[in-house]
Formats: sequence, C-alpha cells, structure tokens
Amino acid sequence: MQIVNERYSKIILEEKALLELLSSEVRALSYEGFEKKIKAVGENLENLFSIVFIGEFSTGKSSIINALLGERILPEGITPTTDRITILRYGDVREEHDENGNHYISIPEERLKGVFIVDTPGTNVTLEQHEQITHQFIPRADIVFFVIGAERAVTGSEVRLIRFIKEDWLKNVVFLLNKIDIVGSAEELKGLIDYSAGELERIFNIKPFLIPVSAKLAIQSKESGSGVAIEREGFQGTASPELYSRSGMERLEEYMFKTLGEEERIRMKIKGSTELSLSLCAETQKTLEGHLNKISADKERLGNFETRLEGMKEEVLENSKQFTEKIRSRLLEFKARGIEFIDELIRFENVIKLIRKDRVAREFESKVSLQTVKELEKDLDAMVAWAERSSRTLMDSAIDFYRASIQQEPAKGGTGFSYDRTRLIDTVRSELEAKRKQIDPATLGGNLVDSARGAVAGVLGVQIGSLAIGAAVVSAFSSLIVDITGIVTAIAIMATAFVILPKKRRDAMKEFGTKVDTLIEELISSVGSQLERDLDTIKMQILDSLIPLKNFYKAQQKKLFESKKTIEGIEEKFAQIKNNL
Ligand SMILES: Nc1nc2c(ncn2[C@@H]2O[C@H](COP(=O)(O)OP(=O)(O)O)[C@@H](O)[C@H]2O)c(=O)[nH]1
Ligand SMILES: [Mg+2]
Repeated sequence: MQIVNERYSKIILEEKALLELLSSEVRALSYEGFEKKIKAVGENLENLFSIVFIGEFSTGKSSIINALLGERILPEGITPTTDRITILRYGDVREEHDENGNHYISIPEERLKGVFIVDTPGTNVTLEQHEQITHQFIPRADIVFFVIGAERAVTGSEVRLIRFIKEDWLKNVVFLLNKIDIVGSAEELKGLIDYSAGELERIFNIKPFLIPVSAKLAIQSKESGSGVAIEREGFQGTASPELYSRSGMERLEEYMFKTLGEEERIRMKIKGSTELSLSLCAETQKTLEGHLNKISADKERLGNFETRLEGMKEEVLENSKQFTEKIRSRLLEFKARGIEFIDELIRFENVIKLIRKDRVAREFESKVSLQTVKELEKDLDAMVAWAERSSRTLMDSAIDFYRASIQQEPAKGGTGFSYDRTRLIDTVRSELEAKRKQIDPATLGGNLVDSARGAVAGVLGVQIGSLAIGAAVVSAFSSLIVDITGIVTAIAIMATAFVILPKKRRDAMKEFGTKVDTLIEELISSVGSQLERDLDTIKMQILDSLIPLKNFYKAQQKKLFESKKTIEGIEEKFAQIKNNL
C-alpha cells in the first residue's frame, strides 16, 4: 500500500501544480467562474474521500446512512426546515459540533477511516441550503449517492440536479432506489427497478448504476434482537438474515466499504479531478477560441469600415460635382453673355462709346456680370454648407461604427476581454465625438472660400483680400473688359478703324472666353482639391482613432495564442495521467 500511496501522492502533487498553472492562465484572462472551479478541484485532491448523499427531502438519505452504520445516528423524518447538512467522519471518540453552519459528527467506526459521509437535507428545501449543497458539497464530492424514493417517479427538479452533478461536475453517481419495501410482490419490484433504470438511461443516455434498497428493512434487521450474527466486510453484528437480504443493503455496503477500498478511492478521486480538469481545459480553450473569433470578426469589421470610409470620401467628392458643375454652368452662361456683349460692343457705330471706359465697365457689370456673380456667391455658400455636413457625416459614420461594435458584443462583468474591448472602443468613440465637435465650420468653409479666392486671384490677377468672391470677379472682369475692349480706343480715331475692328472684336472675344474658361478650370480644381484635403484630414483623424483598437487586438491575439499553447501543454499532461491511472 505504501508504494501505491507514494505513486498517487506524486500524481496528486503533479495535478496540483498543473491546476495552479491552469489557474494562473485563467486568472490572466479573468474568467472568474473557471477560477473557482479549478480551485475546488485542487482543494478536493487533498480532502478525504467524500461520499455525498443527495436527493429530495424525505427520500430516505438519513435513514440509509443510519442503516449502513447500524445505528440511528442521524435524525429521520424531521421537517425540512430543521434538517441540516451533516458530515460524518471517523473519530476516536464520539463527538458532535457545529462549524460554519454545518453539523459534524465523529464516530469511532473503523469503516469511516479515510472518508467523509455527507448527509444533505432535500435539495428542494431552502434556497440557502440548496446553494450550499450545489456550490460547496457537490463540487467537492468524489462520489454522489443520489437517493430516489420508490413511491414516485423521478421529478424534473431531480433531473436538473442530476444533470448538474453529472454534466457540470462530471461526478460519479450511484442511484439508490430507496423504500423498495413498499412494493408488494417480487415482480412488481422488478418492474419498478427496470422502469427506474430505463427512465434514467433514457434521460442521461448511459446505463445507470442503480442499487435498490430499503433503509427501513435494513435497520430493522440490524436492530432486531432475534437476529443472527452476520460477519462480512460490510457489517459486523447481528441481523435478521431474511430482512437484511430483502433490504438490498448488502450490495450497497459491499460497494461502499469494499469496492471503494483505499486504493480505489484514491484512484477514483484522481480520476475524477483529472476528468474535471480536462473538461475545464477544454472549456477554457473554447472560451479562448471564442475570443479569438471575436477578434477576427472585429478586425474584419475594422477593415470593412476602412474600405467604407474611403468609399464614403470618394462619394462625397463625387457629390461635390453637383456644386462645381453648377458653378461651371453659371460661368459658361457668363462667358456666353460676355462674348455677346463684346460682339455687340466692338462695332464701328460704338466707337464713341468705346472711348468712355467707365461707361463700358458699368454696362458690362449690369448686363453681364452682376447677376452671375450673385448666383456664384450663393452656389459657393451652398457648397460650403454641404461640405461641413459631409465632414460631420464622415465622423458620424465612424462614431456609429463604434457604437454598433459595442452593441453587438456588450461587456459582461467588470473584467476580462469583453470588458477591456468595450471600454477601449468607448474611449476611442468619445475622443472622436470630441473631435467631431471641434470640426470648425468657419475653418472648413474658410478653406474652401480661400481656395476659390486663390483661383480667382491667380487667374484674374486681382488682389482680393477679404473681398467677397463675387465682388472680386465683378471688379476683375470689369477692368479686363476695359482692357480688352480699350485697345480699340486708340485706333477708334483712325480712319482705318473699321478695317481693324473685326479682328480686334474676334481677339477680344477669344481673350475673354479663354479667361473665363481658365477661371472655370482653376476654380473647380482648386475648390475640389481643397475639399479633398479637408476630407483627408478628417479621414486621418478617424483612421488614427482606430490605431489603439488595432494595437489592442494585436496584443490580445498574441496573448490568447500563448494561452492556448500553454493550456494545450497542460491538457496533454492531464491526458497522460488519465491514461496511466
Ligand atoms: N417505507 C420506508 N420508509 C422509509 C424508508 N427509508 C426512510 N423512510 C421514511 O421516510 C421518511 C424520510 O426519511 P429520512 O431518512 O428522514 O429522509 P431524508 O429527508 O432523505 O433524510 C421517514 O419517515 C423514514 O422513516 C424505507 O426504506 N422504507
Ligand atoms: Mg435527512
């Protein structure tokens, strides 16, 4: 036994170290639920073998334990509210006390050496006790004896509880079908056993280990003075053999105190914790993978958003054409009117008028430019207002993107990946919102107007200063018209004027036309490129805001991959232990 113990002690130490490692991985990822589970597994490795009796109230848990021990140590048939969790263990002398709300009884019973027997009240009793059983005793059980009463079928709440024990905690479960004495005949009993086993198999998909017993007959047989001495591993003393055999208790005692011998108990304990650890590893891996998938999805969304952002910018630029084309057609009308004006002006009969430069200028102003420039001014104003709105829309789309990202995956709890992600996105979003507020309409509009001014000044060679564009255009063209038509003044007095006039007229029309065309091209291209520069600035701000998120994903991904590898290593070691058990 010593060698066996040494071997198992080594395994227990190894498991504890592995659990420690697993725990630190899980802690870094802040999955509180897992951490608690891992802790419970580790602690249980050091505890005595723990046999926990579970079942609904009055199914006969206490009676069975009493029957096993051959003595009514636990109160039977008491009310649910006065029942309490009782832990039975070996002690050199009999002793009872309360600790942490639980009742402890030590008895000098050899068979209890190395084990705890936990008697629980019905799990359908008080919520508080139910919690304690499910959170404290089931996790630390090495085997669960689930007691069902023969008088009724398995209930839905029993099924849920068994699922929790078997599936959440992977515990070994032995079903005790108690009170078989109430069944009349042997056939009826067989029918009941088959039915109960069949139901359990149907629900849980595995053949249940089911022992039919009657605590009542067992204790009666042991207590009856007329009994004969029975000496087996399970029981030493006197009992009425007929009652004892009908009670089915022999099989239970045999299993509990013989099959579950010292080595088997250790093996079962280690096997249980190994299996649970493996399932915890798998669960952790699943969570890690879930996070990695989330990151991939987030990164993809981010990429899509960047593409969409570029698309939106292009769209805004494309839409700006409705404004620039309007400006173009305004100026083309202006050009047509101007050419017509020159055509009519530079004629022999107008020679005298042509000498009056100021008159020509005034006439040009009123007939040709005034209306156009007023409208041009309005067009520019409309474009500026629209550009501001568009810039905000770009920002808003980014803010909406962040909002949607959070809504899609709200953070649970105060720590962990989801929380960090949400917090970061939230910070980035609010920074962007602040930047959105800072978009200065005056600056944006100013930029566009300035670029338009620059174009006018460049093409027409006027000093604009803070002059309105329209006024600048009017004054520039007025002097231009004076210049290009004024040449005629000098020759007007010449007799040959009528010969020269047609060419001068053509030249003047051409010069005017070219000037207007150049103005159109310059104006449109400088306003357009200014708009693009402004949009690029906003785009850059948005792209910059994505950088912390990208870095976060990169760091998280690295961390998660590392964790996955570490846990794979831990899993491998647990699997080795399991195979060698
Ligand atoms: N007929 C019959 N009654 C039993 C048997 N075992 C327990 N009882 C009765 O069922 C009631 C509840 O028993 P108890 O052990 O206190 O149930 P617990 O609440 O599960 O601990 C008591 O009145 C017992 O006398 C049994 O094998 N046969
Ligand atoms: Mg009880």
